[in-house]
Amino acid sequence: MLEVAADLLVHLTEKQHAASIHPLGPAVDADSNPHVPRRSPGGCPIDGASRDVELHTIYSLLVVAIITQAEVDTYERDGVVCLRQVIDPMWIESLREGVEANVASPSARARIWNRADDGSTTFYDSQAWQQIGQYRRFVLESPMAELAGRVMGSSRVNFFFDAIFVRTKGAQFRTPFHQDEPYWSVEGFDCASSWMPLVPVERKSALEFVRGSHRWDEHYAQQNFGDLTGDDRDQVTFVDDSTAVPFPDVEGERHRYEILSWDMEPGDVAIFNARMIHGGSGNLDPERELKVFNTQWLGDDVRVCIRERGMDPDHSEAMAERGLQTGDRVGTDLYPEVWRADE
Ligand SMILES: O=C(O)CCC(=O)C(=O)O
Repeated sequence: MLEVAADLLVHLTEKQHAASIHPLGPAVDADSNPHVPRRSPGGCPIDGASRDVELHTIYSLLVVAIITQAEVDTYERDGVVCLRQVIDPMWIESLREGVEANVASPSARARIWNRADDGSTTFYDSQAWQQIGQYRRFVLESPMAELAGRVMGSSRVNFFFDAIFVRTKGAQFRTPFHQDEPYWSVEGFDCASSWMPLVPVERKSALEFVRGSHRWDEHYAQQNFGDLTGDDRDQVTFVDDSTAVPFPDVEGERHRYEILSWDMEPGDVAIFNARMIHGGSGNLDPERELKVFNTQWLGDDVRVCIRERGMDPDHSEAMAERGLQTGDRVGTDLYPEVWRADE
């Protein structure tokens, strides 16, 4: 544990030095920046010696305090920012255990997106945080909510849902390019997703983002992801909408777009705006697998938006049960407020 803390301090010192000479701006001054929270992001979820608990808490505090203005600006401008080594290895280890339990016992929402002839599969589950303790603790107690809030510049953050993507060794399946917000039962600019690999991933196998597409005005027709499984329960039909234009062929015309992706290690997180065009991943070498734990976070301007059709995952029933209607601020036990900046 001490080794981990020492490594972190070296990493953060280097990062702070780089930020202070970064052309886009200096490191955030915790006393003057309104987005720097004044409270601890949460305790340690795993039983252990109090010294370890303190070190984990210090780790989280240091990481959150060192998010630079340049990183906030990058998210604002590009729609995505890759934060390096911001999640403690303890959380990664715990989530890996959670994924193992989840794959062994999937929720009713789980799907196999792809089953290739070579036997490789791409497993997906969502909203499993209610069954899997390791997911729940990460959602409620890790610094992730605070990181999302800080990067979005929101004053408070509610959790929306988790999504798990597990590709077995050599899986080639790539997620088609799409935007997230049009499928969701909420609407707002301040929706952020975190794509967090639990194993090392090469750039060619990581999620890809079309730079700046979160600010494009076009209203694109989205894909029915149910086509991928063929299963009746997965089908999503979009409302006939004459204002929707065909979705751009990013994969077929890659040269026309500025596509961002990174080699990533466990502990790195790509935080992206839910209006971003993104897709890819997969394309794995035969000995490589990929496990990703993804969380979605809702900031200041987000409101419930029950769409006529096309919601995936469809939260309309759960929202109705909790009395949430279009236009309401998201809340309740299912979408808890996890972080709030001090007034
Ligand atoms: O990892 C993937 O394959 C897809 C991820 C994705 O589309 C998302 O996180 O919204």
